[in-house]
Formats: sequence, C-alpha cells, structure tokens
Amino acid sequence: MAQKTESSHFEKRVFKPGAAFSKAARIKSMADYHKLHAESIKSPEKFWAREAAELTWQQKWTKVMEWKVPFAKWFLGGKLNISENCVDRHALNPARKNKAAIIFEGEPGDTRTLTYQQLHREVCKAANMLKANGVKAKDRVIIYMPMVPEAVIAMLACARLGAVHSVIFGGFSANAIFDRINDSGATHVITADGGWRRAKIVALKDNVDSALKMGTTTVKRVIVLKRTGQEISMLEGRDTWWHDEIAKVTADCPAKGLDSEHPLFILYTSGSTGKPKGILHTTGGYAVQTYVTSKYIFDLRDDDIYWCTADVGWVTGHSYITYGPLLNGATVLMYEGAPDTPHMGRFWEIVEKYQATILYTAPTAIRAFIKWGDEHVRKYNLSSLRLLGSVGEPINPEAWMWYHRMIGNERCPIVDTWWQTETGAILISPLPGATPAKPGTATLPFFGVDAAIVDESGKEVPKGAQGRLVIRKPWPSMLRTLWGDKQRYADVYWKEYKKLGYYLTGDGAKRDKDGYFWIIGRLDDVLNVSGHRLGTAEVESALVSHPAVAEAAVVGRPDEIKGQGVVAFVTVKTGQQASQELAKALKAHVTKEIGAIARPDDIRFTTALPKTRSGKIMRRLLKEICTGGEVKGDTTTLEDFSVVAALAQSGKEED
Ligand code: 7RM
Repeated sequence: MAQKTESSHFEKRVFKPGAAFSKAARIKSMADYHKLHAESIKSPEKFWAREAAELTWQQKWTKVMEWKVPFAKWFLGGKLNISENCVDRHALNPARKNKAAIIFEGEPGDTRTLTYQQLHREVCKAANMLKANGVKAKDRVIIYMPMVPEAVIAMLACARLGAVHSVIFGGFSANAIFDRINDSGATHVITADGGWRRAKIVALKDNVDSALKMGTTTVKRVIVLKRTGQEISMLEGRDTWWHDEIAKVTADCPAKGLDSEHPLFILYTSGSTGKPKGILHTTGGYAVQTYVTSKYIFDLRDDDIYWCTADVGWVTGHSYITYGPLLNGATVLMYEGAPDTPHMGRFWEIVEKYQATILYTAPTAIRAFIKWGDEHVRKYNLSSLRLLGSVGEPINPEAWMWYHRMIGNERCPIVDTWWQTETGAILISPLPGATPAKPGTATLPFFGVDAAIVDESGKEVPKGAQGRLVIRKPWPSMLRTLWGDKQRYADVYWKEYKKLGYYLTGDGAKRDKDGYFWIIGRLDDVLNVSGHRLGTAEVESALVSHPAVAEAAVVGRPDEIKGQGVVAFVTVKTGQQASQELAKALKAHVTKEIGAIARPDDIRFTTALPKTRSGKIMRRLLKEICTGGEVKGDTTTLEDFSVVAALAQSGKEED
C-alpha cells in the first residue's frame, strides 16, 4: 500500500535547554551528543566497556558482547553483584555512607529515611533472612508488596543471593498472582499484610492466600511484612512474619560474585492476546545500561532528590527507582499512595516538603492533574525542581505544555523517555543539557542505540513517513528471552527481520526533518481508514487539545466502506458537560486539526478509561467493546475491571 496521507503535521515549537543547565550538564551541546553517539554506534563495545568500568566487578569480563541472533550475551566472563553496586559501593564510601538512599513517604503521612549505610544493613539482613528460609541462587521469588522501602530491599536482597525476583503490582488480583507463580515456578513469596491506597487497605496477604488456594503451586514459604496491621490469617508452616525472621539474622552477608549473564529478574507484561510474557533480564548488561542512562538522561548530581512516581511493579520502578538511581548513589524519594489522597495536591505537597529536584512521571498522571485543575498545584512551591521526565506513552503536546508551564515553570527541561519492559532501559530520549525538545517527541536515540524506522522489507522509510520502529543492533540491557519460551521470544521480537537481525519494538513511528522520533503507538492499534494509516496517538492528541477534553482513547471498528471507522472514548474535564453538541464540536475539531479522514464516526463519553496500573490505555479491550463482543483475553493487568464492565454496559444500552 502506498503511504498516502500520513499527516505531516509535526509540532513546530522548540524548547532549548537553558544556558545554565547546559553548562552544568554532562552532555552540554548537540555537537557533543552527535560526536559521542556516532562513536558509540561505530564501536559500541568500546563505548559500553568504558562505561562498565565505572561499576565494581569482582572479576573483569573477557569479551564485551556475543551476538547469535536472537540471543545476546554481554560482558562475558565478568562477575559482579548488582546489589553490591547499588549499596556497598556507596555504604563503604565515607563521603556517601551517610547520604540518604531512600526517603519514604507513606500514604498516611508516615515517613522514613534510610542512609546508604542503613540500606546496606537492611539489604544484608533481608538477604540472610531469605537464605535462612531456603532461598538459593536462581530460585524465583515473587515480590507482591506496597510501595515501601522493603519492596526495594527485597529486590536487592534477592539480587545479592542471585535469586530471581518477579515483582507483581500491588493492584493485581489473585488470578494474576496464581498465573505468575505457576509460570515462573516461584518457591517464595514476599508480601505484606496490606498497603495503603486511597485511604483504604489493599489486602495483599488475602490475595496471596486466594492465589495459593487456586491450585497446587511450587510455593514453599510466604514472608509477610507488617504494614497496615489488620488481622490476617497465617498458615502454620508456610507463612512467617518479616519482623520475626529478620530478628534472627545478622547483617553480615557478603555479596556473591555472579556471572554477568546470571538472571536478575522476570517481569510479566501482557501480550496482545493470551498469557502474559515473562521478560527475563540478566545482571551485567542491565546494570551497566540502567546506570549509564540514569547518569546522562537524569544528569544525576550528588545533591539531587530524585522522584520517580512509578510503582516498583512496573519496569520503570525496577530500572528508575531501584537499580539505575541507586547504582549512581542518588537519593531516591518513594511515595506509597495515590496522587489524590488525601487531596489532589499531594504530589506537589511532597515535592515542596522534600525539595525534590527531579520528577519522573507518566502522561496519564499529567492529564489527571490537568483535569483536576491548576489550583491544586498553585498552592505549593515547586522551585526546587530542575528536571522533569515522562514515560509510558506518547505525551500529547497539550500535556507537555502544561507540564512545562505549571510544573516546570518554563525553566525545567523535560525528558520524554521511550523504552519498554523488553529494552530494560531508556533507548530514545533527549539529553537535558543538549537536546532541543519539541512537545510530543522522545527525540533521538541514546548512546549505543541504533534505532530506525523501516518498512516491511527492513528498508528505512523516508523522513515524515510512518513505519515500524526497530533496533538494529543488540544493547546491553535487552531482554534475553521470555521465561520458559525461547520460541515465543524468537517469534515475537525477531522473526519479522530474521536475516537482518533487527529487534521489532511493535511501535509505529515517524521521523521529522531533524531526525527526531515521533512514536505513534502500538502497531496493533494503528487505524486504517480508507487506506490511510492513522496513529491512535495523533487522533487522541487532537481530541485532548480541545479545552473540554481531559483524556481520549481512539480505536477502530470494522466499517464496510472505509475498512475501519474511528470510535473515540472521551472523558471531559472537571466542570465540563458531555453533550451531543460537544460530540459534534469534537468531530469538527479533529477534522480541523488532522483532516476529515480522522473525523471520529462515533464519540462515546465515559467517566474513566480502562488502563493498566502504569497508565496505559488498554485499547484492545475498547476494540472488543466496540465490536459488541465479549471482553476476552488477558485482563490481569487491568487496574480496575469495573471500568470495562461499565463501558460494555453503556454500549449495550445505546444499541
Ligand atoms: C517504560 C514502559 C512499552 C510501550 C512502548 C510504547 C509506550 C513508553 C513512551 C511510549 C511514546 C514514550 N515500558 N511508550 N514510553 N510511547 N513515548 N516516551 O512504558 O513495557 O510498559 O511499555 O509503552 O508503546 O512500546 S512498557
């Protein structure tokens, strides 16, 4: 099919980093970026080896990389421990040991600070606790916990022993836990009695109990942290309290030197259909790339208070709460609860209270703040912030501008970071002191990343044209396989460009005249209206640029004439009314912004959209609702099933 209209409507506004910011940054100009990027592509092994040398290796590697499509190994022959690198390296450094590693704020307002020296002690004790309870290297350990420091401690304790952690979102159901335990063959579960979310207790231990009743499992022991304090049941012989176990062990636990390719964690992510995929990451390459990306993209400084609002159950929580920042010896701020509890200004109150300097959050959260209204932000002093980040979806220019104006006070660079659970670390992002930003684009590939946009044959498409985003060379933090399913790994990511050895990201994208990458969304979501390919992000962004709209999700439904018709699910801002007039106005607005081809055939107002806990709209479910079908497939990553039930019901009422 010829690439017909592909709207060549690129955002024109450009925001250069301030001179003072650039001057103090590691990468200060585009000339520096281009030079280093070109070098890193020409000799990736040289670049990665130089960076890897900044970490502590118990034994140095003999070979940087080995690539037998689709299986890569990095830092072969090297031995290291990522927990030693995150903790001991700083705790044993007199200048760092008393620096805050984790500053924690619970939803009820309780607070705790752990210095690197204290974190070291806690991680060593937790590792000894796991050992005493039978955890050995390569055993799989499920972590199903609230956003409390012990979640990070548990991850680092597993890594210290070479056990493989698999963190499950606190919001997931017993069903999801049961599936993940079985797929991973986990022997241990670390959980809590509960966690706080919107002033209610999330009954974590009850969910684990239900999961373990759904059938026989490999689980031998459940370790329970006391957080919320309500009555729970403990099964004699299987369940034990964290505080009882920790009291029995010493803080002496030398970090074991592990092979660079030793498995570090499995993180489950929903596939487009059927069972979730267990993404496997290993130690050395993942450590190096999360370390390097945190260093350059957040341009971490010793006095930063770094806050990533993700949950540890999402890959962002792994790479940019736990591993990347701690590898850099940063101070990580961690918040347990919801952004609207006890009030809609909670995030800004926290920024002011702890003088956060870096804030890394998701477009879905930003759109919620816009919807709630600026008055909740204005009450607080956000002048400590110096850098903002975005992750999870294409950020629509409307949200970008609001983030820039209201949160960044037009002063803070914004890094729009593109990456995936599979990539382990950020692959496309501005460098805050160098890259001129444009609202809505993740801009350019990071060092050592060979990203391209290609057609079906693997040929690069011309500038402005849509195609498939691929990565043409292996990178250190890439997934190594899907747990227990090499074939699926090869099929999903590598089959499409087998001969070329390209990694298929599954995202559609295009490049502008400056070579910036504009991510359009998942290829499964791209619409085809009368032969024109339309990205969901483009149509959604046009809808959200209307002053009445808070959020929109666009899907295609079969249409006899056009192939696909456009259906838009829309939520309106607080104080706005959904109406037939507004629907009409929105259709006209999209026509004006993109063209008649993108005009929604149907606008459905709703109070909420179905999302994952990391804020991704689950368009697959909306598509199923539109075609009148039942909602099938994997819904274990859905944050709140009642949203889908309500949408399906309202669809029926209309018909
Ligand atoms: C980190 C994460 C991965 C998918 C990815 C994209 C989308 C993520 C951006 C983005 C546009 C971004 N891991 N995505 N970040 N799209 N701009 N900055 O989200 O595995 O949960 O999701 O998310 O579609 O393929 S993930």
